[in-house]
Amino acid sequence: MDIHRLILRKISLPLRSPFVTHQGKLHERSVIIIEVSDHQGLKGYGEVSAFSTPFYTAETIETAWHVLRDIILPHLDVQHIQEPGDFVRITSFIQGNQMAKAGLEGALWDLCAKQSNVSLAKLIGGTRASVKAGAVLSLSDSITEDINRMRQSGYERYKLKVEKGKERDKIKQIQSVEPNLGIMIDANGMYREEDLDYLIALDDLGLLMIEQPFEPGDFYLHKLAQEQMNTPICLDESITSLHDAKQAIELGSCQVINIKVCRVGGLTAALNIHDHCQSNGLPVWCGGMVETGIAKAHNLALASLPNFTIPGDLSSSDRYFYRDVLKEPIEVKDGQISVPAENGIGVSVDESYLDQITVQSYTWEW
Ligand code: OSB
Ligand code: MG
Repeated sequence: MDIHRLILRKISLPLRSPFVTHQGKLHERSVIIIEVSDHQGLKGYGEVSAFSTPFYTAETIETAWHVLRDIILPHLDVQHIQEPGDFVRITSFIQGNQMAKAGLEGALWDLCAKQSNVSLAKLIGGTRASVKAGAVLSLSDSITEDINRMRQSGYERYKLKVEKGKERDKIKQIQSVEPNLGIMIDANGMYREEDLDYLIALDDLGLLMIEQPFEPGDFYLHKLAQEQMNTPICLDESITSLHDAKQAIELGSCQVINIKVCRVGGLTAALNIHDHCQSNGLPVWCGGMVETGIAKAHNLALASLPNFTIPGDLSSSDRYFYRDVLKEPIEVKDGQISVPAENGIGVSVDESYLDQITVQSYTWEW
């Protein structure tokens, strides 16, 4: 691949309303945007979706910045990158740090697709022209007003962040008004071993699935719960690699996997997990990270693959932000989002707005 320059940008976007979970509150969204350009001036974009604090995974924006600037960039010999998969091999000496790696690999995938004159979706074998949208309601959202508003755009699936002990009331409240809505909950690992029977008793609610009930490393507890429940368990934080996915499936720890490119270390790993789940009869869906349109565009390409049969955390730009970093925001129409068909991630980045919201930048040239 022709690779000439790389720019890291820390940006910060205000949120329309705080994103609240049992783990804390997010008032603004800071991420790292990575731009890789070639000698022709083609530009590929990736996003490092780590948070400012390590509540979701161990990485933060600062750790990712350090790993990218001080470890990956000085080590990266671009002569040895013929395709994005080569980057995965070259950086395999670095343990963990999936989000830092995924952001840079994402920028390479976008650039690679642009250099090959195809959309990223097409390059990776996507088969859908549009994907089903899904809404996430944090603890600060009103389940009546917000669901009502989102129903106008046709969102099909509603994922609720919940507090222990209050799940049943919240779900019953929605079901009493909207009996046919597809509802699931995301526990972000809040249940403990002693909550096993309590969790199993939630089976009668008829949820689409329960996401990440127990802590990430515990494949055994998830297996114990799954074998006693009809409600599918979906793993999020637990799956950081293809190996994790293989173990979870072998043990029977889940029936569904949420794939996030950032959590598994990049698109190459995400594709491998997708394929492995498909061969083993497990459906997958695309997770979200309250991301900008750059990560959303990557997600849309991924979600266009055949085994993404369940609506993911795929929402419009205006779900969380007043203004996205794209010239044309991502929109949900009749419950669907179009998969961009232009080259690469297929969206135009609003570079002057990006400059305005950049709080720190770093440039590297080869
Ligand atoms: O667990 O899926 C999660 C947001 C931040 C951190 C973790 C998670 C989430 C979401 C997705 O639930 C929100 C979205 O992008 O719509
Ligand atoms: Mg989750």
